[in-house]
Amino acid sequence: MSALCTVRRAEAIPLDYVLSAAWITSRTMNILQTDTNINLFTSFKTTIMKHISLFIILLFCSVYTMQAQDDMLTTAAFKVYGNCGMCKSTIDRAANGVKGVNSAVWEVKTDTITVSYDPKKADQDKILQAIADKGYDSDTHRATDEAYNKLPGCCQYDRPKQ
Ligand SMILES: [Cu+2]
Repeated sequence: MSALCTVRRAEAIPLDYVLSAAWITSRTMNILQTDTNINLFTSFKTTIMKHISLFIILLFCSVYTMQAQDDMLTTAAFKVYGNCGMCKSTIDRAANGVKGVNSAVWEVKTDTITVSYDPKKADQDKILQAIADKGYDSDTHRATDEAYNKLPGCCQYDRPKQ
C-alpha cells in the first residue's frame, strides 16, 4: 500500500472527536483514541459520514493499486525447446536475467515458458534472444550451433528444423 494511502486513511478519520489516529499498514486497521464526552448522537452522525468517505478513499486506493499492477505487466507464453530440469534452470535464469522481466517459468512437459514482464523495459525479442544465447531454440529465435554444442549432453534436445 502506498504512503499516500496510508496518510489519507489517517486523515479520513473523524477529526472532531478523535484525539489521534494512525493507520497501521502491517495490521490493516486503524487505531483510534476518542473523546467519549462528545454528544453520542452528533458523534454517531459524524462517524457515519466520515466512514463513508473513508470507505470511498479505501475503494479508490484499492482500485488504483490493482490497475497500476495490471498496466505495468504483460504476460505471454512462448515455445522454447529443451529436455530436462537442467534446461529449465538455464532457461529460467536466462529469461529472468532480462531487465524488466518480473517472472519467467519454463515447463519441461510442455516446452513452454510463461513470462510476465514490463512492456516498457522488455519485449518478446529480448527475452527469446537471451534464451537463444544460452543454446535454446524458440520458433522465432534460433540458437547458434556453437551455443547449442556447449550444452551438456543430456540437454542437447532435438532441434526444430531450420
Ligand atoms: Cu537439460
